[in-house]
Amino acid sequence: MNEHVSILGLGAMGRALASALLAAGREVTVWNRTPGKAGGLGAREASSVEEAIEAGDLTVVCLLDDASVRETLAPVAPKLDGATLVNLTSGSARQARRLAGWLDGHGVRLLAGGIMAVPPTVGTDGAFILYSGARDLFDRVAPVLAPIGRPQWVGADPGFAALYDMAALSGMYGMSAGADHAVTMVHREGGDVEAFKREVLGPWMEQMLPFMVGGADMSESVPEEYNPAMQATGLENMLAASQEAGVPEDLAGHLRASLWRMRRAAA
Ligand code: FVH
Repeated sequence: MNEHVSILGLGAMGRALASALLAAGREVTVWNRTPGKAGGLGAREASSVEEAIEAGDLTVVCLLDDASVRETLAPVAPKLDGATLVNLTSGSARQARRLAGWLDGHGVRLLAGGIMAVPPTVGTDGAFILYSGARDLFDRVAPVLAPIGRPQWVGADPGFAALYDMAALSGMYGMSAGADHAVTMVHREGGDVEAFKREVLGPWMEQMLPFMVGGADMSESVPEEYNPAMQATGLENMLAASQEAGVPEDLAGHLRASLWRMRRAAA
């Protein structure tokens, strides 16, 4: 599979994608808004977006967000007739549908994507990439991009890859919020956080994971073995213990506050 892949965006993820493709023998051209970030990769660095897109049989876009994708593509869009783009930038389903419609108006075929990996796991067995858009386009692109992660088509609607990506993130942040909240409770009450994580929280979450995923459904029906009265009381108990430890009971709010604290500290 000798297709030439161009990549727009050399953040942590763009660099990981480029490395995995290069390791698999693909020819890779890269472009980044701030030049000079291709050092050590072994890819050819293009000096403009247009030059990068022209160099590739297909172009992977992996930028910060939808606004940065629009900002990057808008000046060159009228010259992109016939190009194939794969957008692996995170965003919402609506943003993905609008982007596909806008690019279609310029004669560009877009496959929308969502990366189910973090930079160190790109190209490993567990990594997979969600794609949505025309099936024939997926069939063409999938073998070329397989080295970054197992390709998984989730439908013709260009919004679906983003929808599933964001919904999966909701599951991840939910677990992350719970874990962060749990550790804060133990810390506030003077417990041994490391031992708690190793001996209690990790094994407990692993044991519960299949039930959390399998039990998540939209119906109001109650499985036979499930005792909603006990579960409702159990949740109230946990919230009361959280208040007792002085930890806000809004799990997502607690995680949000700690992420923003970290972001300010890192700035
Ligand atoms: N890293 C991760 O763990 C996650 C895993 C799942 C998927 N996400 C999404 O991947 C997109 C890129 O993420 P990233 O980790 O590469 O992000 P950064 O390292 O922050 O790099 C951002 C790149 O975007 C460029 N950029 C930002 N704003 C603009 C703009 N207005 N115009 C053009 N380019 C822009 C930035 O360029 P520069 O700052 O170096 O000039 C970086 O190349 C993202 O959607 C994640 O949600 C990653």
